[in-house]
Amino acid sequence: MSDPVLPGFTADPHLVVYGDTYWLYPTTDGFDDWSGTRFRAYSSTDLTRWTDHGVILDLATDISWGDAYAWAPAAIEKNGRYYLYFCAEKAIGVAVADSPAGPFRDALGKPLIAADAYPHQMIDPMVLTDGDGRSYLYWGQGASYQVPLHDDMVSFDPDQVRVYTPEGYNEASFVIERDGVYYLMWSENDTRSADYRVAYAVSGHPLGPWSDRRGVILAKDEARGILGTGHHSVARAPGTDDWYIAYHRFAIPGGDGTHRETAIDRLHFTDDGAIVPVF
Ligand code: FUB
Repeated sequence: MSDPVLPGFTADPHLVVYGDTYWLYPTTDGFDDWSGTRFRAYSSTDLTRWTDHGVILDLATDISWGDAYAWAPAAIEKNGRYYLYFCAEKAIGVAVADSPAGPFRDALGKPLIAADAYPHQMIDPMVLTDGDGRSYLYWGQGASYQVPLHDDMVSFDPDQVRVYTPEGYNEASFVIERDGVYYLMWSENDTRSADYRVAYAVSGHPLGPWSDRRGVILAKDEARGILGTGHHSVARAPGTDDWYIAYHRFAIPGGDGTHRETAIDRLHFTDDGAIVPVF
């Protein structure tokens, strides 16, 4: 699992399981200022051999309100439809398809969250569907915004938006539930820094209140040339308590904050439910 799992430069990988198949939705990387326009999707049944399903959404041709800065997609299925939350021009949109491989089409024709909707940057969406079927949207650079989504998956009540800014928070909120504990994880430092890393807090509810920061779970390993590890996602293997973390790092060799690659590792928990650091 130490090699990059996808070809070329990719970042912000969102790992999700549909049935017995894993899907990865990354940012297409390798552009100055992260100015790419296209999202691709990849699928696998073993987390090592990935099938490239091609471009599933291209801001330049498919989105009327944002042409570039295609960042940080997040995928989820609900009621047989597949939703892709994505960044464009530092706003957040949502697209929908009948298949995980798309083609995705803009669900709203406008941003779900406009660039100036709240303080800080409106980027890095993530959606959790809880055991009771309710879905929650998380996003934000500079602060972690959190809100229940309406059942249509493309709207929410602005009065319900909560803001959480733990010590060290920069971006890329990601939430999982295990044994009744909700784990909110986020990335710290700048994605151009070798010290980009992931930390976490816990709660008994998907919207908190959250604990204090519990510590770092993913960080650089300079001795092995692994730098800039962050903007991760976590998925559980179907029918097991085996968990996997997908994340990006500076490409090896010679990468940097705009030339990143996707890796996957096992994620382990201690008997008392703490996350064991991946280094
Ligand atoms: O890939 C573009 C941006 O870099 C993402 O939105 C951030 O989370 C950082 O990884």
